[in-house]
Amino acid sequence: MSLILEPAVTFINEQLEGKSIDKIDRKIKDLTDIFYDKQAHAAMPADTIVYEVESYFPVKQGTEGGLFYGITYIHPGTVGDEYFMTKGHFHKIRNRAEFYCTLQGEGMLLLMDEEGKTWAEKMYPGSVHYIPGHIAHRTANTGDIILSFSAFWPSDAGHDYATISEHGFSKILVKQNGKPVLMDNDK
Ligand code: PAN
Ligand code: ZN
Repeated sequence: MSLILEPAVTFINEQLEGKSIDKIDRKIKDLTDIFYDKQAHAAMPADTIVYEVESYFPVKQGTEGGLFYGITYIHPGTVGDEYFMTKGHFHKIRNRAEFYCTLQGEGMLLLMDEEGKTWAEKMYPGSVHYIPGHIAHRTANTGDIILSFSAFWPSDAGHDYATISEHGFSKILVKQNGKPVLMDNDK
């Protein structure tokens, strides 16, 4: 066996580097469906970055039996009184699960089952979250610095964004008196 001294991918200075790393960002203009306050959304600079994702895809998307690794960085901020958050999704293959591990900052992991019941788990450095299959997931930054977390999911899971962009989660996370509160989504 040869001795491998350089890993294919490193995570140094809060950055994933190496082969097969994919980097994306989601700006205000890419997130037209998710925030409830459409007026506040329209008034914000379109190029404001809400979150970034760096992912390591060691195998092809859709490969059964493989794993993907990604780090999400959600910037601090709100649209109206709703915290900056990810689009959120079910996995396309519904029974595929996922782990999230918080690296820095504070936030909430919103979870929703297929009957539309929503709940949330607090995220803080060191918190580990198991997201079972059949559960939609979205993260929101409730702090003043970047919220970052690593994620591990099956390479055939896929992402179903359409269901969430059409119906949303049944609850929204808003800032009230400086604190996160989960409220019913009137839509
Ligand atoms: C994560 C998410 C990431 C961004 O890696 O993809 O946090 O959120 P959206 O995909 O909802 O925009 C994950 O859950 N992968 O399956
Ligand atoms: Zn996922």
